[in-house]
Amino acid sequence: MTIPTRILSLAMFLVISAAAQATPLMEETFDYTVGPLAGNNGGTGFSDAWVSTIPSTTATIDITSGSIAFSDYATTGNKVTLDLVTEPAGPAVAIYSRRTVSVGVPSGDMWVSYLYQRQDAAGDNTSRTARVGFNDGVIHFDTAIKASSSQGIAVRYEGSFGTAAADVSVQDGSAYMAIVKYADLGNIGSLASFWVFSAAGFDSIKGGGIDESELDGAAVLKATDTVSTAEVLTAFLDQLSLVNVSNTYPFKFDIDEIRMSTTLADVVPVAALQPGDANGDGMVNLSDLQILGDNWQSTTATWSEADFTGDSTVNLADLQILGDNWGFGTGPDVSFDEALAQVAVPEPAAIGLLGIGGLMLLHRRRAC
Ligand SMILES: [Ca+2]
Ligand SMILES: [Ca+2]
Ligand SMILES: [Ca+2]
Repeated sequence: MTIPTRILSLAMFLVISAAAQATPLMEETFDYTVGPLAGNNGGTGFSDAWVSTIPSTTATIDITSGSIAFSDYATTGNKVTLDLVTEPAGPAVAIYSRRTVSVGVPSGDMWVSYLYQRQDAAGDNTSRTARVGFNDGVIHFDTAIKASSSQGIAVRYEGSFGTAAADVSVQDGSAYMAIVKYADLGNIGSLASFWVFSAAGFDSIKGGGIDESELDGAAVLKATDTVSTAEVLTAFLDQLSLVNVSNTYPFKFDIDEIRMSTTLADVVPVAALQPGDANGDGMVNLSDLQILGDNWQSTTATWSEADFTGDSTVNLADLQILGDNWGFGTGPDVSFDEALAQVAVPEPAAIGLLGIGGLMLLHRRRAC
């Protein structure tokens, strides 16, 4: 059997293509000095500075030190913390910050991403809601982490919030990534999808770039809503707003790395992984081969399950890529043929598929 160079070339092309990124239309990384958020005017896609509305003597909306840490997701500068410190029980209080978005409603789809992390002691989540959305006074594109009267998340695509997904609390103090797709803008009946990811879920799909088809399986929660009451008008994308609304206290959370654009790759930029590096640790070694062996001939695999070609299948083409990159990062701890002998891959049937010629060729390449 000869090396499937045609397949290998295609695989390399796909990996490189998936990692390609463009600049998002709107980006706010909170690369500001620690202190009040209001008055800061950086980022991309805005026409004025942040303005805060804080009808409380104790609440704060401040830039705080460091970005939200979320696996190895690339971050810049600091983050913003919305802190409803201590208030008497009573009607809900909202604190919020807004700034004008200077880019119009994109045609087609609009994608949004941001990082979220609750900071005060978790526990009771009653009536504590964090919201990130776009509005022109009335919010039309909106996301809520912990929707009213239930844990979880909800998304609003014009009109009111759709049904919340609520079987997992994302206010447990861990960092989460929110990804939203407002599909097919300008048409009644269009769908908004809102996914929230843990770092582990993100890690499971980030390799080689994230494909939309991978989102459902990796998210800890997903909520949806449809446009039902009005078309999406240009004026609806006017201001980016961050809201902390609660009638129980304290409630303190961080928001960071907000992006809006027309593609998923624009709003969730991920560094390309080395081909063959299934577990994303920067090395191609026995651990990756073990993962490949564990998932051999799977037809539903992601990058983290050793599908390096993006066809969801773990087969000879993926083994070839792993072999070609063997030892990347630290140099080979064992030779590739020793590794093949240690790991239960390929199974006897797979060795037959690989063929003695192919196996010898892989070994010879590694021996160089
Ligand atoms: Ca940041
Ligand atoms: Ca690895
Ligand atoms: Ca594959």
